[in-house]
Amino acid sequence: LALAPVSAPASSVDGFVREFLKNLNFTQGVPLSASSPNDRYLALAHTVRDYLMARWLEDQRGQREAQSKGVAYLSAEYLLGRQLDNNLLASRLTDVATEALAKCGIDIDDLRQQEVEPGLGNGGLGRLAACFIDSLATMSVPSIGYGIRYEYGIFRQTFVDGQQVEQPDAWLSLGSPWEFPHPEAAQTISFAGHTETYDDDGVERSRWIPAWNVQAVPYNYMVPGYHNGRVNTLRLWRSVATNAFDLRIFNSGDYEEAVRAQIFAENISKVLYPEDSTPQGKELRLQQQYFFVAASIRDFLTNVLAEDFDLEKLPERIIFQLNDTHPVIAVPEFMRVLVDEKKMDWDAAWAITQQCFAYTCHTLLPEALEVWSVDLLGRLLPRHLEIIYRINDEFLLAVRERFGDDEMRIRNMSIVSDFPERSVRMAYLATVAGAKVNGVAELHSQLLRDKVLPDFNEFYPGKFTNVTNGVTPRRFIRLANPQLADLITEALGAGWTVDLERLRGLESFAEDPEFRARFAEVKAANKRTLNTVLLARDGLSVPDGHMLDVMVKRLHEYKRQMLKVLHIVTSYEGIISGRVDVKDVTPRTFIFGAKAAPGYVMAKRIIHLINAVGSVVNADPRVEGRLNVVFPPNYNVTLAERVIPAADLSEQISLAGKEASGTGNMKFALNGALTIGTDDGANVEIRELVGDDNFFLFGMTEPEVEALWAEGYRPSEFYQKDEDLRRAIDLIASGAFSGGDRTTFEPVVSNLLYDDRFMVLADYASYIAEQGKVDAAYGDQDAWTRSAILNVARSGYFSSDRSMRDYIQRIWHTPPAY
Ligand code: 26W
Repeated sequence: LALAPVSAPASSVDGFVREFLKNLNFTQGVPLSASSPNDRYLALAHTVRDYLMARWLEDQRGQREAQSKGVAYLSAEYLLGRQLDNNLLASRLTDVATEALAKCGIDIDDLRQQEVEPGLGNGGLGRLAACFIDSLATMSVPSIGYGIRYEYGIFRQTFVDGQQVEQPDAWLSLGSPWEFPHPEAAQTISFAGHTETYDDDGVERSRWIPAWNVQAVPYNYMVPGYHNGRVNTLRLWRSVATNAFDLRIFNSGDYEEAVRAQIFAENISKVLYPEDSTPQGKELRLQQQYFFVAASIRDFLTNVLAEDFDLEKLPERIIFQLNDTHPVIAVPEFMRVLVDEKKMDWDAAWAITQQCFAYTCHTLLPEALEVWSVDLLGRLLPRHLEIIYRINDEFLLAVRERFGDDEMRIRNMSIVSDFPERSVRMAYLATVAGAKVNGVAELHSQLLRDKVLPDFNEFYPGKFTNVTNGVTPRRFIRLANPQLADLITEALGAGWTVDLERLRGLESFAEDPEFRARFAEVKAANKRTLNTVLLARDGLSVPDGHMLDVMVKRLHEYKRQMLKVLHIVTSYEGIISGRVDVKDVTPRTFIFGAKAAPGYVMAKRIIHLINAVGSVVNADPRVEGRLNVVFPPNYNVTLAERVIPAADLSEQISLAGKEASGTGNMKFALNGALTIGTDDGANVEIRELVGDDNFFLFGMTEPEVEALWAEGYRPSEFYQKDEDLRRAIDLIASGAFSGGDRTTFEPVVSNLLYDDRFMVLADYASYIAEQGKVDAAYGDQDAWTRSAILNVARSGYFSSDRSMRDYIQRIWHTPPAY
């Protein structure tokens, strides 16, 4: 019996009722009559788990036995969103579960609301990782996701007097039904200490004598494929103390010291760093990074490969995909294991390493490229620093051979930089070690090659490539927009969910008035749903008949929420000055969602300003309710799933050349919002696909941005020249949104006038003019709906399934299915 595979419970309504009640009684330990909503949610989650279990066990065995090449996705972040609905959808259990619970007198929707989403990521990069593992499972690609099980995910945002206040996100506190801890499979991960050389039978070798260690405990999560019976694994590591009660310390009577050691160890996986794009160089962050990649590599070598595996063949079995620079310390760790532990010759180990890693860059901001000081690396990972030095020495030797003693070039390409302090450039290390380096949209990859790493591109022809990001249609259409999904299925049949290019078939429906009417009705229904959700969640409302103009993303100056604010203030100023008749204003609700990094002062000021503008504009009777600013706190995946399907207008207004890709932009287009956007990131590809007529383009292009910088950018000149701009900025400066106080937003204003690194003022006129075209276009609702349908029909390219196919073809070369 122990050897027999488990089998799934019966997929009938009665079968589900039985399993649910069993879990309520035996897992939660309560009868139905005395159960709390949380008990019921947990019992439901356990029931869904039980249905997936047989497949999961089978797939783990299958992947191990197939011995085919697989992908290990290494990511410090996974922004998963709620699991219940996704897992019901994947396993075709939604209807059965709904009926079964109804039989027990329970509305399944009430239980959905119980789930606290695991917010183990900051923004785009973390959500992308979650979309990718969904697609890998759906496409049966042999793969595993590795990351960190943070006890506290991204902070919960609240507003106090319009200002952001951060609260800890205790997402585990009510239970965590989706995870499977395996303390017995813990690994020891070491830190600090020193290195030494020793004589190993006539061969001089190095070894690392660490000073302290922690245990890495794996927590496994199911990643079910959509309707294909596959269940992949996401393995997140938690740190715990090696010996909760170190006997030596205990015997010496220092109980407190023993407890302190435990707390110290548990710190490593305690909290997600909420910085998005500005690395702080904190020691704990480097500990986190090393902790999870060292555990993951060891896990792969010991638990996936056979004991007698010939390590020379590693490139035939594994590719580690590095999600940005956060996991790049895996490279010297892999070398250390091969050379020091497996006693492989350096050159052979390096040749293998260069085939087993690939690197994805997610940024263009120079300040976002991670750099670790040599001082810190030497203290925390002394052997790894030695290995990095040797990699760099040999790399620079090869550069000299190729380009001669061009010292300037050598200094520019060195992995170890000397300025402003001696430090290791992780992006360079990843580029040297990686078989491939990719950007995340066409424009981004091109700028990466030509502007950020041009010397490397010259040195390694063919190493640089592009894979344009994508999003999963399961979560972002099927779950988020069920009515649209049904309408599409009615028109095209069911296959589109796993073959998103089929959405093309909707093009002809865009010409059908009846289809347009039904599409418009879905949008209207989604707006009503959003209104209900926001009312219950935050007491906010979205008036009927308004255009929904949405900007949701991390708060960052380069994304230019300020440009949006200036647009709102301009519209408002026009009304209150009497220059614009309020009756001529298109009713619009502006929805914002944005968290600022807790230490990012300017970003927090902008949040404050948005809330301040909202309070004044929303309350001013002269506006007659035609402008409405709504800023629900704590934007997260769960809220995104409500906001995006209701949106009419998607704001993608970063300064050209700054947004690597964007993925929200894709979700909006797929849900029938029209984009107003710059020529940046994946906007470029969206516009190419949906067509100029169905996209509102404005602003400078990247070369124009470069040219303006070169000639000398003086934002105050734009302020002087443009009357509307001057009025808007003056209104903010006058204290109109701060109870007459001119100091509150003075730093925001002077930043715009005298610095404006992201050229908000330079793009203002073009943005306002394009918003005028938006208003005009919205006036013809039927034409707008036609454009919206064409956006959906032509955005199938942005499925993360397509991204996975591109990774497989251009980078991984893994078999398409197992
Ligand atoms: C603290 C260091 C740090 C540095 C960079 C933390 C996080 C980052 C990320 C690279 C920020 C990020 O999420 N980048 C976004 O990645 C998305 C997925 O590729 C892109 O769509 C976004 O354009 C990019 O900003």
